[in-house]
Amino acid sequence: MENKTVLLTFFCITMKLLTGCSNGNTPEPCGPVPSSAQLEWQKMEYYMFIHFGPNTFTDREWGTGGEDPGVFYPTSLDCRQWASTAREAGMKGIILTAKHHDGFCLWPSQFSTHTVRESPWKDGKGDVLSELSRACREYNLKFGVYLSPWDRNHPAYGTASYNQVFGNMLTEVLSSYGPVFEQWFDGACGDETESPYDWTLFHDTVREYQRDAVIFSDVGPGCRWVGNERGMAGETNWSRLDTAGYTPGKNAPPTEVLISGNRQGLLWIPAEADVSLRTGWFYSHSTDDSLKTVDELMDIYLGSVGRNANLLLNVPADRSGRIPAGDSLRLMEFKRKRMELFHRNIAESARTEASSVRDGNLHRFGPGNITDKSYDTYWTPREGKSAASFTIFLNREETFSMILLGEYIPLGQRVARFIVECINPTDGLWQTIAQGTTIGYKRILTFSSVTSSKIRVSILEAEAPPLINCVELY
Ligand code: FUL
Repeated sequence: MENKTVLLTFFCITMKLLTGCSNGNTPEPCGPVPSSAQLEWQKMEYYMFIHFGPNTFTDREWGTGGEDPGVFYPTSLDCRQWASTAREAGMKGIILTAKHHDGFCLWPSQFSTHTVRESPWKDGKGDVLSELSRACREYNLKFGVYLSPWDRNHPAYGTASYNQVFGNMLTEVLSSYGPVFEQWFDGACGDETESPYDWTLFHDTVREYQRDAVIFSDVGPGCRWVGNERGMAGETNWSRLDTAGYTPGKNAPPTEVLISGNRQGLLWIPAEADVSLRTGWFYSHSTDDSLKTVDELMDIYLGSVGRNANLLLNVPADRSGRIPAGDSLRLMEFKRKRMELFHRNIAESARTEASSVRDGNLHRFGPGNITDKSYDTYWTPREGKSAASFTIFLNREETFSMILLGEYIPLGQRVARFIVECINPTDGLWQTIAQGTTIGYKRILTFSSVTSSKIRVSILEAEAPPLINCVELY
């Protein structure tokens, strides 16, 4: 097959039918691979963060833990409004700050005296986690929880016995509200004298009650912090990380590592990019004018989802217990913008040719199907060959300014450098329109708009023969 252009014109539907065939010629995995829970998590791409608690009512970002629980008094809490907003915005789940650094529990924990039970809200009979988990089920969203190990209220904090307290709190949260897709462990801690956290106990507790929950922290193990709160992954972003010798918090890997991962990292720990729609994580009237513009949100989307990371966008609820109208409107404008930009994939019915195709089952490994983000089909060159290219032939000349590429990550992340060219219709020569390093689950590159009918994607460097399962042009 090598040195000979292979032409395949099978349509996606044929590919799908044929991929049901078993064959013994599947490529070997390259390095660590995602668990099925991590794979499902990656496909979520975009979901909502909600910071809500006493800070909402005291205009603080970090509560002292000494607040009177009486301050927590949302006048018309409506978790269904949160869920319908997230759903309409195109988000796939919600993660709520069940316990922030001030220690206040949004559920009536038996292991604290600083909870919704001590507040006047619903006469102390309310439970925000119960309301939100129910709303998420109703709106077909996944439900996730943030719990800060740092606790500025709990009397046991700073002693070894706090670990069991925190473990008990985790048990309550993870065993009472149905499936949890992500357990978010915040790494921040402003206190110098702390007794070390028992991460083994915390992780075991998550695994015992929510086997499929992806555990977030600075170092995973399910997904990692991207190293900044701007929602931006690195242009190079490996879903692989080395964590030996590191722990969440002050002893986390340097932010330059978190933003890009490690090319040959031993563990599959993809990045999650968190950022707030407003200045600050909690609602404050003073930040009403600070909402990110649609263009800023688009840059964030391209810098996170477009760079192989998931986007966790914080939309804080206000003192009434609702997402403010302006914030919700901005999310809808942002969704409209994405729909406009990704409206028509002009490569959808295109024919593709590859410089090399893996021997054996050409139906499975042919390039004809790669304009379809399906996990069962992909193009890969001949075994042992990491540099290879494929060309997309459009039915006519089209104008476009964006390419979206995806790797078949169930067998690992491979591509380290690639280039995108197109034939310039005026001189008939190839011109470079974009280049990049990693691809991963999804990579979106934008460029000044060009008009052409022939586009070539060349993988120049990879850890193993690339497996590409998605190409889209807009
Ligand atoms: C940080 C916290 O200190 C902030 O308050 C916020 O929760 C952010 C998402 O994580 O570490």
